[in-house]
Amino acid sequence: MKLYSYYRSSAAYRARIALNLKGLAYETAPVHLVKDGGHNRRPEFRAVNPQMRLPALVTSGGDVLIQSLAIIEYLDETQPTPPLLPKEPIARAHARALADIIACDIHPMNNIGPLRYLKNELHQEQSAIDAWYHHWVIAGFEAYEALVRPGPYSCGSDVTMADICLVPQVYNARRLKVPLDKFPKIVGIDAACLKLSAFDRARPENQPDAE
Ligand SMILES: N[C@@H](CCC(=O)N[C@@H](CS)C(=O)NCC(=O)O)C(=O)O
Repeated sequence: MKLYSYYRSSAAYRARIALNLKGLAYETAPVHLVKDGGHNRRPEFRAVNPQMRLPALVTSGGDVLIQSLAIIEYLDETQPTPPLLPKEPIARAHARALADIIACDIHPMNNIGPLRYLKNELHQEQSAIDAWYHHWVIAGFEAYEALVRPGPYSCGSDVTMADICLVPQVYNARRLKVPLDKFPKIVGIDAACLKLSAFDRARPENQPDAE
């Protein structure tokens, strides 16, 4: 399989964790999201993913999958062990809800494309953009912190899709200097996850395109 990725992309980071948890080998195809206004906007990547976003996964059968949650669910369906969602329906819905807080409610507000739009098209000051970023991470993390179950992971004793979404968001929050002292459960879950090799190998600094 081939994963179009950028070391700092949190959505690609999710896909990397899921591939590692499933024990699936893949080749990394780096796409620089910053240089020259973003290599993701080049025609050759647009031909892979018309949405021009990362990640994109080329399966062993040659299909191109996009959207990290769809990729993670595909991996879970085709390679059921270890499961990335609990079996019991209420617990499954809870894990998906936590993942959605990150992937649907926090991440879209602070993704590189929308932040660039605030700066370049709406001419916002960097300080206003930083305040926007911090606001949405903190609002989402407050909800997440209140909803997690006793650990070590977000939904208890097993890693789920929620953790796969949380760890990259915490990396991003730290990089953008969001204070995390109000979120001891989140910080603890992040530390527990990063002790696992699948998470550690997926870290931005461990990627072939890391700078
Ligand atoms: N909902 C998508 C988000 C994908 C996404 O926005 N990825 C970012 C990197 S984390 C990206 O490629 N951004 C490029 C841009 O916004 O132009 C997913 O979960 O895969």
